[in-house]
Amino acid sequence: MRALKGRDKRACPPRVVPPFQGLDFSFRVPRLRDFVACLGLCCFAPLGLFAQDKKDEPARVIAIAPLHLVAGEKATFRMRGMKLKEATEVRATPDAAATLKEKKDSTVPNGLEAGDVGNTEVSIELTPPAGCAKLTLELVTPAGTVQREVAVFPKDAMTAEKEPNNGFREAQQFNPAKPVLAKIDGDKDVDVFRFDARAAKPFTARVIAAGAGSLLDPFLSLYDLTGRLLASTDDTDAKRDPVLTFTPKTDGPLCLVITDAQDRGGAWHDYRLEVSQQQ
Ligand SMILES: [Ca+2]
Ligand SMILES: [Ca+2]
Repeated sequence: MRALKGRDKRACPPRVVPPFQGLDFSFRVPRLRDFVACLGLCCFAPLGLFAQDKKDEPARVIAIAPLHLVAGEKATFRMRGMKLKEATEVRATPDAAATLKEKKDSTVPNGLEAGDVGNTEVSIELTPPAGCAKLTLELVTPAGTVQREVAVFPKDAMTAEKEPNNGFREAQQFNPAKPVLAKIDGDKDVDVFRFDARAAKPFTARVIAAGAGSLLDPFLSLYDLTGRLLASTDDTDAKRDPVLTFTPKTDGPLCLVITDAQDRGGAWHDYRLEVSQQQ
């Protein structure tokens, strides 16, 4: 700051100007007009720009359902987002005979923003070919082409969720070798899964949801059969999908409980539960 003052003083020596001398009054009107124009520009231009931004906003996929497909099985796959209702074509790689079946507005749940959960959706009928582990879907719309990947599993490699599974008495038994495909299918839904843990053998449980295109914000808890909480986690590595590692002291069944961190649920709240155990 000091150096700048010194430089200013050297470059611009002070001038003494008598009152009103050299003041050009004809210049005052244009300046006032400029001021009004500038004020108008500041007030209204942003609105125009905002409208332009909205109009030019590209199509966007925010959520998909289901999160997983089964190889060789015909399925209805849905995408939810912004400006999807005008879609004209869908392509799948590898080829899965994908066809657009429905395009419509989608209800935005109370308290949520369309920009966060989407307000349009499409339904696509397809059959992932045998042997493929991942399908890439491209949706062509007037507002751009959007792309989404979805995991594909071999038949019988996964455990399908069975409701009711809302408490320890109704816990669904599963084999960690077959990850669970499930859904928090309504507000305040709770899913409880039970598996056999082994003493001194650490295991890692993870929920794959938001990172794969679900609207679920999963919360994962671990309990013993007496209902004692052993561990819980909401987000991991600044991401919504939780990962939990635990080393049991004794052999025996444990329960993994999945809920939504905001107690929300619905048709766009799929997840996959995976448990890897040390051998
Ligand atoms: Ca449930
Ligand atoms: Ca979470």
